[in-house]
Amino acid sequence: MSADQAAALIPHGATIGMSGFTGAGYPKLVPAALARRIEAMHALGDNFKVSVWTGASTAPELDGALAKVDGIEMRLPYQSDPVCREKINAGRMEYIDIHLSHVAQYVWFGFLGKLNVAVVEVTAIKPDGSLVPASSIGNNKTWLDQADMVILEVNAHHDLRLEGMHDVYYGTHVPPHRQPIPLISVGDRMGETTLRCNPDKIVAIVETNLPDRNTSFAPADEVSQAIAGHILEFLDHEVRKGRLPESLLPLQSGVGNVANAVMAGLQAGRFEGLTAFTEVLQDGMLQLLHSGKMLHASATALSLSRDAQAEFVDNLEFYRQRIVLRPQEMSNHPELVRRLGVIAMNGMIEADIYGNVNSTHIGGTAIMNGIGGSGDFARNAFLSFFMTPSVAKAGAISCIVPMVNHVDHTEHDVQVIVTEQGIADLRGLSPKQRARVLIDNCAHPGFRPALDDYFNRALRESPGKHTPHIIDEALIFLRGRGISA
Ligand code: 0RQ
Repeated sequence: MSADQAAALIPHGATIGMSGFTGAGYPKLVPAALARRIEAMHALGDNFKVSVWTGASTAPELDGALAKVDGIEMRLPYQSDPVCREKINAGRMEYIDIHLSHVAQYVWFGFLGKLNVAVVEVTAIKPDGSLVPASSIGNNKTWLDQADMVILEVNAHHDLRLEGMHDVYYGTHVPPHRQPIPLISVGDRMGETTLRCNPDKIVAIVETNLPDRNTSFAPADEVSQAIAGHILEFLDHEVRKGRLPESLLPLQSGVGNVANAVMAGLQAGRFEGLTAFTEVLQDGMLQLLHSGKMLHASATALSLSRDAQAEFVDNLEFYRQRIVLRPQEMSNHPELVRRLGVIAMNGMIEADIYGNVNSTHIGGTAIMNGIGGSGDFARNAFLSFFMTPSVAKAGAISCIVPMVNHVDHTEHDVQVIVTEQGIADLRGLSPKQRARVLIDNCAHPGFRPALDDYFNRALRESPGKHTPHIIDEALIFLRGRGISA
C-alpha cells in the first residue's frame, strides 16, 4: 500500500519502533507520511503524538520530519538531528538517552512499556516470510518481535546481494536463562542471515527505492590529523611495550572526521591484520578492508558516504566475506567488548582535569546528541580513548575544564584523553596526578595558565585533598563557560 495508507494505521499515542542506525536502514517514506498526518490532525485541534524508538540516529526524513510537526512525545535512545535537538532543548519533546546495548534488553524486561508498532526497512521479503535486513540491523529484531503490528518498507535501492552479510543471533534473552554468547572472534557467525517476523502481524508493506543519507566527510583538517597522529603513536608505543599485539586488538571507532582521520592514519601506517568490533562502519574502515590491512569487521550499521557506498556495491562479494552486521545488543555487548579486548575511540565535548568526560551536554543543560555506544565500549574496552579538539567555538571555550557540568563517563571509566595538543595517559594515576598530565599535555596553551592557577589554588584551599576543588569557583567557571585565555 502507499506510505500514506500505512501511516493512517498508526494510532494516536502509539509507541513505534523504527529501524535506522546512524543514517542507515531507516524507513524512507512512512515517517514523512505520518508527519503529514500529524500536521493535519494538529490543524483540526487533535494533539496527535507518537513515541519513537530507533537503533540510533536516523535522517531528516524521519527524526527531522516528525520533530518539525511536534509529533514526537518521547524519543529514545540516540539522536543527532538539529530539529529534534532544538525541540528537546526547548522542552517540547521528551528524550531518554540510553546506552545502545541496553535498549533491546530494557524492552524485553518490560522496563520501557509496550511497543505497539514496528516500522522497519528491509532489503527483501523471502518466500518463507523471513526478512533480509538492509544497511543496518540496530534494534529491528526486537521491534519485529515485540510490536503488535508491523509495517515493512521494502527498499529496492538496497542490493539483494546484502543477503548473507547479516548475523541475527536469537539467543536466550532474559535472566536467569541466559547462555554465554558463542562469539570467539569478530568475524564469527552464530545466528541467522535473516530476521524472523510473524506474518500475521504485518499490516502494511510499502515499496520504496531511495538511498540512505550517505553523508560525506570533510577531508581531515590539521586538528583531526594531529589527534589521529597522537593515537597512532600511542598504539605503536603500547605494541613496543608488549601490551598490545602487532595486529592490535579489535577497533571500535565513533563517527565523524577524527575517527576517519585515525582510520586514514592506520591505512598509511605499519599495522597489518587489523580487525574491528564496532557499531558503525564508516569510509575509513571500508578502505582498510579494501587494502587488506583489516581482515574482518563486525558492526550493526554501514554508514558510508556516497562514493564509498558505490565502491561497496561494486565489490559487494569481497566485502560480504569480511563484514558481519549484527543486532546492536550484540555489536555493543559489554561482555563481548570486554572479552575481545576492544580498543575504543570516541569523541567527547569536554573532560575535566580529573578525567570525568562529558559527551552529551552543552552548558550542563542542553543535549547535543546522546551517549550512543560510547559507554558500552569505553567502560569495557581493553584500551579506551576519548578525543576532542582542545578548544571549541573558534578558541573561545576550553574543552579541558576544572569540573565538567555533566558526566557521561566517570573518572573510573576513562583511560586516555587526546587533543591535538597531546595525549594524557591516565592509567594508574591518582586524581591529582591525572590533573597534572591533562593540563600539561591536552589543554590549549592559551588556557593552561588559568587551569594551572585553578589547580594550584585548589591544592592549597580545598578542604579535601583527594580531588581538590574550589567548588564555588568551579561553578562560576561553569556558568561563564570557560576561562578566558
Ligand atoms: O557545534 O556544530 O554548532 O559548531 O559541539 O563538535 O567538534 O564538531 O565534534 O562532530 O566529533 O562531535 C561529542 C558531540 C563530538 C560526538 C560529540 C560543539 C562544537 C560543535 C560538535 P557546532 P565537533 P564531533 C559512536 C559513539 C557521543 C556519542 C558517541 C558525540 C558540536 O562525538 O555525539 O560517542 N558523541 N557515540 O562547537 C561547547 C564545548 C564543545 C562544544 C564541542 N566544550 N563547549 N560546545 N562543541 N565541544 C556513534 C554512536 O553511538 C551512534
